[in-house]
Amino acid sequence: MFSKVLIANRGEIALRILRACKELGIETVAVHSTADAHAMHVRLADESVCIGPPPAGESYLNIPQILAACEITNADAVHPGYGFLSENARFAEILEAHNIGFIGPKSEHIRVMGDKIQAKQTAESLGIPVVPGSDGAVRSLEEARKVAEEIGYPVLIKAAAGGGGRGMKVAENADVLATALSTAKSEAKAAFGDDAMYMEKYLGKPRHIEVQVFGDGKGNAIHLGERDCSLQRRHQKVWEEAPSPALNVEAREKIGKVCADAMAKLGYSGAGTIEFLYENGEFYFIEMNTRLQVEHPVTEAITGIDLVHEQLRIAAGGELSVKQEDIQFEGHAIECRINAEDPRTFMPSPGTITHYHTPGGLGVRVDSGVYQGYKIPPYYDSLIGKLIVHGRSRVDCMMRLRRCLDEFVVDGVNSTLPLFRDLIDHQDIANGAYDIHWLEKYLELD
Ligand code: MV4
Repeated sequence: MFSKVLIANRGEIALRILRACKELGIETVAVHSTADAHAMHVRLADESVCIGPPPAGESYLNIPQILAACEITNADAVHPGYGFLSENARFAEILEAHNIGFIGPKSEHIRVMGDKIQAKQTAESLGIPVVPGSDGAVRSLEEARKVAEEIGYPVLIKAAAGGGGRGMKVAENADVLATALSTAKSEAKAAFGDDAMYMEKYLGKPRHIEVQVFGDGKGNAIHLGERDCSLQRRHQKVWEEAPSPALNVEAREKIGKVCADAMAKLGYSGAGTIEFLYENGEFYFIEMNTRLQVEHPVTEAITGIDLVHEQLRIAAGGELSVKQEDIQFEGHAIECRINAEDPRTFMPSPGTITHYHTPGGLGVRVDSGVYQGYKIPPYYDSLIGKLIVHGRSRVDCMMRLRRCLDEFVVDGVNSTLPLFRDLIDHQDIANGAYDIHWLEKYLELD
């Protein structure tokens, strides 16, 4: 096992990783920007290193500074968390070249999944179902027309370098295809410096369901079930739950096995998430994330498996601690992302938290990096914390969540808590009857 891990992140995820390291007897190094000198991850780590000024580009994304911090603290591995350098293949390679462990997948797999065309081709070759569409890139309008005629309108034009919703354009019919393609191309060129595009059948009312996988890098892999992340606004997830209200045991086992077998074949190492659109009982691969995700705690709640422990074991050359047949899914878990934002407009609301009280009790977890008196800086994402509630059934989970939302106090800044207090009483939410557009439609209604 590693003896000292540097955590190249901040906020709640830095604390989450720190806790796992402490439990495994691993020493921890926090890095921070000057804006985060008073952050909780700095206080709780064994050592800390200031790596630069507030802008992430000069601190949390600053590879030379992070390498220097590894060197002066003698850290033998880096955990990147999510965001920042977590899906930067070059960073993983640089660490390897310096004989420092990267707590994540092989750099080749990060790179392949970062290119959405290659990711889709790889997924398809591994037996994962994909959305009907172009075979690789579309190189001309003529080619785009041919593909669209084959798969039928509406079609969606996507950027190879995109992901997370950026660089996409819907074409409802043949008349608007040329405009959609050229707009999408120039937006992609401006945003990513890469205008390679591909095309898919546009799915109108899908759910967003993702499968958690783990590989040991030696040809063994497992799945830990799915999460339903359909409740989102502008590609920011708001509420995630496991299991998905839309799946039964057979559907879960079937897609889970497809994903685990694919990862075994690939020789994938560490944690991964395979994202699908789910419509009319069918799964369609869209992307794969090669990192630990924000919403991983709902999977931990229903499986009892600590995903960061697993990541650390595997990155250190160990084996998965569980076999597929030993994994059982128990009850239901929901995560609410409590952001420092207006609960209707989602305008960021940085500032000082004057009062802070978190709920507790059986089946309740709050992952947060803040405390009463903490000043949320304006430079980073606006996540205050995540409320994760577990119950024996979805109904029990919802009742417990309602109670927790009543207990939770965040004063001094706007928070999204009032949104969740509204959502929990909505009939569609109670029924699990929502798709990826539900929340945006709901928010438009007033
Ligand atoms: C789609 C789609 C409909 N049809 N692909 C958006 C982000 C990127 N990960 C893929 N996305 C979508 N791809 C086809 N063929 C609709 C979306 C989409 C979406 C997907 C997941 C979660 C939220 C979303 C919100 C809008 C659009």
